[in-house]
Amino acid sequence: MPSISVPVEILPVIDPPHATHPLGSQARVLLTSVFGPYAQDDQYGSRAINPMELYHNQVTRAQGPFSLRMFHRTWGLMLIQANIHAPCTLLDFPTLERFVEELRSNRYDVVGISSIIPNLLKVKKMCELVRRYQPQATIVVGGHIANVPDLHQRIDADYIVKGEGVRWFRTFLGEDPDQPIRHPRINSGIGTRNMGVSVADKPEEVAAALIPSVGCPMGCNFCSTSAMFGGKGKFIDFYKTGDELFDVMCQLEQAMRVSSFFVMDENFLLHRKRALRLMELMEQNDKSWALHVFSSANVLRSYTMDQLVSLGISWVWMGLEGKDSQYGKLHGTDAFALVRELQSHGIRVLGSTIIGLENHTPENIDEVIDYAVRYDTDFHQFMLYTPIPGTPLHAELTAQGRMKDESEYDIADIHGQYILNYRHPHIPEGLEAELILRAFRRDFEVNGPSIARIVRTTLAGWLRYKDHPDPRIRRRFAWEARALPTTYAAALAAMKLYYRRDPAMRAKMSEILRGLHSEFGWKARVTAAIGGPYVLWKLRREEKRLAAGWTYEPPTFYEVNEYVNSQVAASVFRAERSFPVTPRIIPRLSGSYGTGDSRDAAPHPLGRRLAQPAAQAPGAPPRPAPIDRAGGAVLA
Ligand code: B12
Ligand code: SF4
Repeated sequence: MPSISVPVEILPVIDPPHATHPLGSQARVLLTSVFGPYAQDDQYGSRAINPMELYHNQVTRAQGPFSLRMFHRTWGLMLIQANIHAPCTLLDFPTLERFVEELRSNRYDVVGISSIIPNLLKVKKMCELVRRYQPQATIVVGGHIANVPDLHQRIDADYIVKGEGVRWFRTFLGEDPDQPIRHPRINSGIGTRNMGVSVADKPEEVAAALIPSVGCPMGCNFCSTSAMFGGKGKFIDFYKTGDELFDVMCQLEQAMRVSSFFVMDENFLLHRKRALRLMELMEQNDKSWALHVFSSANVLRSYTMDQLVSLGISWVWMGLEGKDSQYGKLHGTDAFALVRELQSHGIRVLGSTIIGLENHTPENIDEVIDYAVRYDTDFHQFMLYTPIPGTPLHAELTAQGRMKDESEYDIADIHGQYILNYRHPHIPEGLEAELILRAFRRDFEVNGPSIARIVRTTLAGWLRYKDHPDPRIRRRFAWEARALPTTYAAALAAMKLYYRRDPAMRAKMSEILRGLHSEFGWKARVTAAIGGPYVLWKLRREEKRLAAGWTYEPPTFYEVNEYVNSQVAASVFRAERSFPVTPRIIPRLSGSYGTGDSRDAAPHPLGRRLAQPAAQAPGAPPRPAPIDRAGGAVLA
C-alpha cells in the first residue's frame, strides 16, 4: 500500500495580501476554460488538427465521415464549482468575444482559468483581458498548464495552482477543505454525431461522467496525469469506498435518468477493494449499470470475466504495448488474447499506441503500425511520444540535453499529433506528422469504420449473455444491444453500400449485417433496407461537407451554482443552474482524500485517455441552453 500525501501545492507567484481571499466565501468567482474556436489555425494557438473533440482529435482522426464527433465538458471546473460555497459562474468553451462580454457585464473577485499546456497563449491573452476589464480580480490559473516551469514569467496571474483544485479553492476561500466532495451532474458526451447523423437527445441514452479519483499511483515516467497529482505512489480519492461511490452513482442515476457511467479515473480497477465492493452493491441492489473505464491490461487480467461483467464493464480504454516496446508493462499478459476475450464478452476496447518511442525508426515503423493494427480494437488511439514538463521523463531528457528548445517549435503544436518535442535518435525532423497519420490510416483501411467494429462487439456480447441466468446481467446486455436491430442495422447497410467497390471491406460489413439479420430477423432487415439508403445519403453529404473544410465547435456553456442570486443569474446573459449531488455516506476518516490499493497494479503505456460510449447522446439536466454563437450567450 503506497503512502499517500495530499499533493496539493499552492504556489503564490506574487505575495498574496492574505493566505485566503479577504472576502472568503463572499467572493464572486468566475471559472472559465480557454476560448475557442478551436478547430482552426490562429495566432492564439488553435489548430485545425487539434479540435476540442476526443475522437476526431486522436482516435478516429482519419475515418472521414465515419469519425465519431463528440465534445466533453471541462470536468475539473465543474467539480470545483460544485464544491465551493462562494457564488460561482462557469463559462465553458467561450469565444474570445463572449469572454470579454462576461468581463464587461459582471464583476468578479476571482477569475479561475483552466488550461493544458498547448493553450498557453490563450491563457496569456485571457489574463491580460482580466487585468484590463477587472483589475480588482485575483487571477488563478490551474490544470495541466501549471506544470510549465516558468509559467509565472509568461502569464500575468496571481496564483498558479498545481494539482487538485477543489481543495485549493476551498482553502483559498477560507472553507473547510475536508468537506465531502459533491459530484456535478455531467453528461459525458455532447453533440454526438456519426456518419452525418446526429444522435437523439434522450437523457436515458446518455452516460454520466463519474470522477472517483484523480492521479495514478503507478507513476509511469511519461505520465502527466500521474505526475500532476503527486506521481508514483500518490493519487487522490474523492470517494474512497465502494459504498460512497455507489451512493453517488445512485443519486446520479436518479437525477439524470442514466444507466451508464463514464468513469474518469486513470486506473479505476486498480482500487480493487472499492471496485469489488461496488460490484457487490450493484448485485445486492439489482443495478445493471454499464461502466466505461480506463485500465491497464494486467489490472484487467486480475479480475475474472464474471467479475468484469457483473461490475458492468462494457468499455475499456487500455494502453497496448507496441512491438519491442521500451515499456514492457503488460507483464506477460497476452494482450492480443486479452483484447479478443474482452470483445467476445461484449466489452468494447479502445487501444492506445504510442508512435515515436525511442526504438522506432523509419525502417521499422511500418512493422510497429501493423502490429498495432492487428489488435483490431474497436477504436485505436495513436499519440506521439511527448515528454511533458512535470514528468520524470521530461526531467530526464532535459538533463540529457535532448529536449528541443522552444524556439524550434510552437508550444501550440505540442498536442501529440504533429511534432515530437524531443530529439529523436532515428526519426528525422518533420517525419513524425506523416508517421502518425499513416498509423491512423492503416488502422482504418484494414479494420474499417470503428462504428462497425463496435456493432460487432456489442452483438457478440448480446449473443453470449442474452440468456444469462441472472436477469440483472440480461438487462444490461439488452440495453447495450437496444439499437442493434434499428440504428445500427441501418448504419451497417449504409456502410455496405458505401464500400460497394471495395470487396474486402464490403465483405466485412456484409458479415456483420448478416449477424444482425440472423439474430433480429425482419426488424433488422426492414430497417436496413429502408434506413440504409437514407444513412448513405447522410454519409455522403457529410463527406462532402468535411471535404469542403467543415469543422465542429462545442457550444458555450454558462452556468451558476446555487450561491449566485437569481437576479444576477438572469441578468445580461441568462445562466443555467448547476445541480450537483451531495454524498450521503460520509467517509469515516476525516478528509475526502485517501489511499488506494495498488498491489496488483502495473502501468499501461498511455493509459489515461478518455473512453466513451459510441452511441452517446446529449441530454439530461442540467442541459445546455440554446447557443448564440456570435456572442456565445446561453439564453435559457
Ligand atoms: C477530458 C479530456 C479532454 C477533453 C476535453 C477537455 C476540456 N473540456 O478541456 C478533450 C477530449 C476534448 C481533450 C482534448 C485534448 N486534450 Co485532453 N484530456 C482530458 C482528460 C482525459 C480528462 C480531464 C479531466 O476531466 N480530468 C478529471 C478532472 C477532475 O481533473 P483535471 O481536469 O485535472 O482538474 C483538476 C485539476 O487539474 C485542477 N484544475 C483544473 N483546472 C483548474 C483551474 C483552476 C483555476 C484551479 C485552481 C485548478 C484546476 O482541479 C481539478 C479538480 O481536481 C485528461 C487526462 C486526465 N486524466 O486528466 C486529458 C489531458 C488533460 N488532455 C491532454 C491533451 C494533450 C489534450 C489535447 C491536446 C489532445 C490530445 N492530443 O490529447 C486536446 C486539446 C484540445 C484543445 N484544442 O484544447 C493532456 C494535457 C497534457 C498537458 N500537460 O498539457 C492530458 C493530461 C492527457 C495526457 N496525459 O496527455 N481532452
Ligand atoms: S500511464 Fe496509465 S498506469 Fe501509467 S501512471 Fe499513467 S495512468 Fe497510471
